[in-house]
Amino acid sequence: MFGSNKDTKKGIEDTINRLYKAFKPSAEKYRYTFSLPEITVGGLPTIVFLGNHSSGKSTLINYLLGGSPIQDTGVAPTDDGFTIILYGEKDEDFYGPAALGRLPKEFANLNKFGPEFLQHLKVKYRSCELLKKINLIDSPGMIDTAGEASTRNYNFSAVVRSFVELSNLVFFMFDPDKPGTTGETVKVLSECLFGMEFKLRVLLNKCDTFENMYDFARSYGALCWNLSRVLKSKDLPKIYTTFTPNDTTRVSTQIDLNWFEKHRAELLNLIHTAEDRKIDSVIASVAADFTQLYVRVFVLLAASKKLFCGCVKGWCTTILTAGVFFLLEYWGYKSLTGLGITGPFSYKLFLFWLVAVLGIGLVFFLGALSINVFQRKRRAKLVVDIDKLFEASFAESLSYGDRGDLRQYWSVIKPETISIIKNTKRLPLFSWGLTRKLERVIYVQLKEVMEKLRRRGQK
Ligand SMILES: Nc1nc2c(ncn2[C@@H]2O[C@H](COP(=O)(O)OP(=O)(O)OP(=O)(O)O)[C@@H](O)[C@H]2O)c(=O)[nH]1
Ligand SMILES: [Mg+2]
Repeated sequence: MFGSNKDTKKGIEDTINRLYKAFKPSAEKYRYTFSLPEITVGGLPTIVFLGNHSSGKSTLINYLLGGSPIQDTGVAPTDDGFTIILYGEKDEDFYGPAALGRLPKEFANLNKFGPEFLQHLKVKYRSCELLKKINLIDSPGMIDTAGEASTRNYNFSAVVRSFVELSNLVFFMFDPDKPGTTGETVKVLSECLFGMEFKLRVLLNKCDTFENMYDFARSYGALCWNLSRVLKSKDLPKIYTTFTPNDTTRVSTQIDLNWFEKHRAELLNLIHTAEDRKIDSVIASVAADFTQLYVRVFVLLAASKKLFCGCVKGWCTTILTAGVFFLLEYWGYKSLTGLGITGPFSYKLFLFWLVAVLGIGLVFFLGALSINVFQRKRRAKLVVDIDKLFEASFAESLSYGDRGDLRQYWSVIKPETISIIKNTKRLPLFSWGLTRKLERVIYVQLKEVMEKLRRRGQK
């Protein structure tokens, strides 16, 4: 199917874009918006820098880009938004909605985070050599208390998740002062990286500030301890202990820096070879996208079945009541008049039919009214018990314990799913084989693509 390396990429791009196109109508039916409606495997790889405030993200980016002060740095929280740094012959900066218009098409979905987020988005074009090979994303420093974290006026976790999906490498930076992973950092580590852990590289930065080895060991230990509490993976990710050198680093340091420099060299190598990981990360993002649609379909089908059963029960009761009413009326009419309803026309027969039609009409009217009220109550209850519905829909997969990630995918799509259940009058009732087709994409087709790449050693 694939020839050269370039053909491989093109082949994968075409295959995946075809899948997106094929599933678009189904996604629309379930009101799901694909995060990557179109992939460009051939585009530049992207690296996102996340971490506590003042952990040295912007300083490292400036260093990578040749030392020019592209990003502001400082001890207090400096960046309050995301900056996407791309290659451009001319140095140019764009802010807000204008910035979005200047981005490659794979970033188009950032639009969905609303105007509040766009106020915190910058795009910078710079003519640095490295940017010809990769795009860099600087992020606002995470604040270590949940209280302050909540002051952001856009959905920070969702935005971070989106950048993680868009990126090929995620550098999560800590500094010796704050190796603790609390507040916003915990939230991001535990909520935004699921399924993408393989992109994560943890950096314990500013290692030049340690006074001695004991100091270093304490910070390193604290970081490992905190990471182990929040990361879902069984193994601890590799921690790069590094620092960004400046003119005075060697003069003021009190600890041997050689090992840290070795780690920095490894990091640089990782950055320069980010291109090789692009396909991996694109496929992981595509799998995440399809899994979210899969979960959405399952939960909405379960919800619509419950609503449908409620509706059927309501109408059965109404029809039964109307039948009983008719029989009772007929029994009364017959015992009073001794006449049958098929006899010659009489005013008694006319009265009988008039009462029957009015009575049955009233029963249906009251039935429809109460069905409406009960359905509304049922919808409200579904929303309250939505997690139970999800757990019941995936009981088998979750009980094996190997699909814990489904819960995290669910947490991403839950708010939108709730609003769909609340506001959509008619939810789709039958999947018409959609769940099976999605399973095939997630568990067979995407795995086959990965397997092919692995065999060819072209990842
Ligand atoms: N000693 C030392 N200082 C560093 C290092 N990296 C950054 N700094 C300093 O740490 C401070 C914070 O650096 P920034 O690059 O602004 O940190 P940031 O993570 O971008 O911070 P926010 O934008 O607030 O999230 C600055 O004063 C830098 O000079 C390092 O490796 N060693
Ligand atoms: Mg910064």
